[in-house]
Amino acid sequence: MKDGYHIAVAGATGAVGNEMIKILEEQKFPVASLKLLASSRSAGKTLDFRGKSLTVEELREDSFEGVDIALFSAGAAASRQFAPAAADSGCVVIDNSSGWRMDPEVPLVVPEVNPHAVADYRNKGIIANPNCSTIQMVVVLKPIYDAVGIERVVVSTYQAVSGTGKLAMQELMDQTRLLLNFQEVTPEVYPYRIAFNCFPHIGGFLENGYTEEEMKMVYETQKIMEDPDIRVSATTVRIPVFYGHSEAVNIQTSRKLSAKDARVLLFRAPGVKVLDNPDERIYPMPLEAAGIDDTLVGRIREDISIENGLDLWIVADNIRKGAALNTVQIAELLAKEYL
Ligand code: 25A
Ligand code: L14
Repeated sequence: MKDGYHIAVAGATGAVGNEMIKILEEQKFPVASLKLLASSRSAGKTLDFRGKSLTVEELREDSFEGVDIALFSAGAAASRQFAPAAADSGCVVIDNSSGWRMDPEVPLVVPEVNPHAVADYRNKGIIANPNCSTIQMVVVLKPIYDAVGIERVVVSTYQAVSGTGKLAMQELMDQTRLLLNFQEVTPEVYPYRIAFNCFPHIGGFLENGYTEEEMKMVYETQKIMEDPDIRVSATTVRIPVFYGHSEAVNIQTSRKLSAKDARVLLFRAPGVKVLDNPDERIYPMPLEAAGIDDTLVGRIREDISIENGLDLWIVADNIRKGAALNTVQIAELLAKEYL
């Protein structure tokens, strides 16, 4: 680990980019310099970092001279376009978009689950950060998988609007205010009204009837767990919550695991906090998960309908562990072990 790294954030003005800057500020990560990049729309804006005001520059292929690590969260199109040039300039890209996740040469990393995969940054100079819904699920599944094996996962998500970005958060706020004042609303970011509603539609619909978000959970889980045989079926749902995705997860394990033993395993799991005491009405909720680093799990119980089944309720801050925090944790691992 060096004393300081030259860092760039591409997509600095977005919901995730903002959080990356905040986390770099909070953590002890040694930042020698910080460069903020976004589209031409935001060039010239200023953002604060450690008491200094930094000017946002337009993201270009030649933006990365002298940069050691580039954190990207500018969407898949921008990542596909600019990450290779950034890597060619000699920096390592850690990309939060879906642009590179399924490239077999690009490692897809959750530090608590497959830290060793970081070494494959050497292939293309790019490391991918998984989808938010996948990250919080695999952090909890991993210790169970290692103990008793997992055959199949059935998951339903309840996803916050912050995942879509700042415009979606504004839309939920505006619609709520208008509706409470008996005024009409016109959906813009989402296909339907999101205030006081929910819809089972995140990402586009695919041939097989699933959505893109649902299939990301399938393919990314298999890649991160390094097990193409885990069967996963997902239903992803948008709900009118600002921060924090929730997931009802049903798993079928290879060998029997009691709820009590699962709780013990999860108590010891890195990055996981067990909140599971129904008698005291203790279970995870997005309100508690927002702004914290741990993935919360509760409602841990044995499935009464199958032999080796467990039900879990998993909640995490989608912008932190689901995106910005996981990206910075990958950067820390990379710096510590490889740069
Ligand atoms: O991988 P995918 O599926 O393509 O999608 C990934 C995107 O999903 C968001 C995140 O968007 C990411 O870009 N996301 C949320 N949670 C995520 C998660 N867990 C997640 N992605 C992965 N995992 P975001 O809103 O956080 O950030 C977008 C940033 O990218 C910048 N950007 C976009 N295109 C760019 C680009 N930068 C460089 N080159 C490009 N071609 C974008 O900057 C933002 O920083 P910006 O300058 O374009 O926008 C700044 C502000 O402008 C407003 N705005 C956005 N779109 C429009 C707009 N205003 C007018 N018209 C528009 N069309 C917004 O308020 C924005 O904040
Ligand atoms: O693939 O709209 O990382 O909540 C994460 C946020 C996809 C969209 C990804 C959302 C994106 C998702």
